[in-house]
Amino acid sequence: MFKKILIANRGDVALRVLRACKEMDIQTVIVHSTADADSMPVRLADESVCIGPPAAGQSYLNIPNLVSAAAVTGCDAVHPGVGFLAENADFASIVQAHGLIFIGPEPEHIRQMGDKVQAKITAAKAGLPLVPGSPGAVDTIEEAQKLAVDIGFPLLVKAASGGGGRGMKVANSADELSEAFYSARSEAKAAFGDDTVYLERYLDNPRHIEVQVIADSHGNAVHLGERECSVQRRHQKLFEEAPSPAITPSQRKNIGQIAANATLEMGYLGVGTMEFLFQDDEFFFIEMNTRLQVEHPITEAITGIDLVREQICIAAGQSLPFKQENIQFEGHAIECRINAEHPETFAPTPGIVNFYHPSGGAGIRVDTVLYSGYRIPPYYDSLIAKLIVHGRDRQHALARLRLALQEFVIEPIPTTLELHKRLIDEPAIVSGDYSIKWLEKEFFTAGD
Ligand code: MV4
Repeated sequence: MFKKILIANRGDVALRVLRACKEMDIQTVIVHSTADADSMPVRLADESVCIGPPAAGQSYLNIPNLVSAAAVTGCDAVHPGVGFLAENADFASIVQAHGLIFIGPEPEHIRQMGDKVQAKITAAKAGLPLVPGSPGAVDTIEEAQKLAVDIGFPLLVKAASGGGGRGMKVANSADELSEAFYSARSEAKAAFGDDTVYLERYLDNPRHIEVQVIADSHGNAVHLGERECSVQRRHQKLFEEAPSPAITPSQRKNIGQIAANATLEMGYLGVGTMEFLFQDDEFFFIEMNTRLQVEHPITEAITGIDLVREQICIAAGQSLPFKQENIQFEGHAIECRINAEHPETFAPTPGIVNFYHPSGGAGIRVDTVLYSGYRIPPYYDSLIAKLIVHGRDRQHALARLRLALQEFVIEPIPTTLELHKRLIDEPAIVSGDYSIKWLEKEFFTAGD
């Protein structure tokens, strides 16, 4: 097992990784920007190294500084956390080139899944069901027009380097195709420096359901069920639940087995998430995330598995301590993302938290670096806490969530807590009958 791990991240995920290390008796080195010098993970880690000024480009994304920090402190492994360099294949490969273990998949898998065209080709070979579309990249409008005849309208032109919906355009008919094609290309070029695009049939009202997979280096791959992530605004998830209220146990078993087999087929290592669109009782693979995800705690709640601990064990060469038949799903879990954002305008609200009081009691987990007096820096993303509740079933989880939201105090900063309090009384949330369009199209436009 590793002696010392460098945690190349900040905020709640840095604390999450730190806790797993402490539990496993592994020494920790936390890196931090000057803006995070007095953060909770810095205080709790065995050692800390300042890696630069507040701007992430000069600190948390500064590969030479991160690798130097690992070298001077004598670390044997690096955990990238969530975000920043977690899905940067060059970082993974540079870490390895310095004789350190990257706690994550192999760089080639990160690179492959970062290219959505390549990801779909790999996924198809591994037996995952795809959205009908072009077999690969589409280079010319003539080629797009030919392919569109078979795909049908409406269709989507998507950027190969895309993510977060950028470089994605709908064409409702043949005469909208050229406009969609060229505008997707130029948006992709501007955003990612890569104008490669591909085509897909447009699913008009899907759910976003993702399957957690985990694989070791000894030929074992297991799925840990799905997470329902349809409640989102501008590609930012706000509320996630496991299991999905939309699928049956046999659909779960089916898509889970397909995902686990694909993981094995790909030779993938570590934790990963296969993202699907789910419409009319059918799953369509769209992308794979090659990292731990923000919403991993809801999977931990229903499976009892510590995903960060397993990541570390896998990277250290150990075999998974469970097989598929040992995985039991217990009850229902929900995560609310608490962001330092205005609950109506979503403008960031950095500043000092004068008073902080988290929810507690049975079935409640709060992952956060907040404390009374903490200053939320303006330089990073606005997630400041994750509230995770677990109950014996969905209704019980919602009941616990309702009281947990009432107990939670973060003053005087406006946060998405207020939004969540309104959300949980919505008929669509209570019934579980919502799609990726619900929050933006129904909730935010209904009267207020
Ligand atoms: C789609 C789609 C409908 N049809 N693909 C958005 C970003 C991304 N990574 C994939 N996305 C979508 N792909 C087809 N063929 C609708 C979306 C989409 C979406 C997907 C997941 C979660 C939220 C979303 C919000 C808007 C659009």
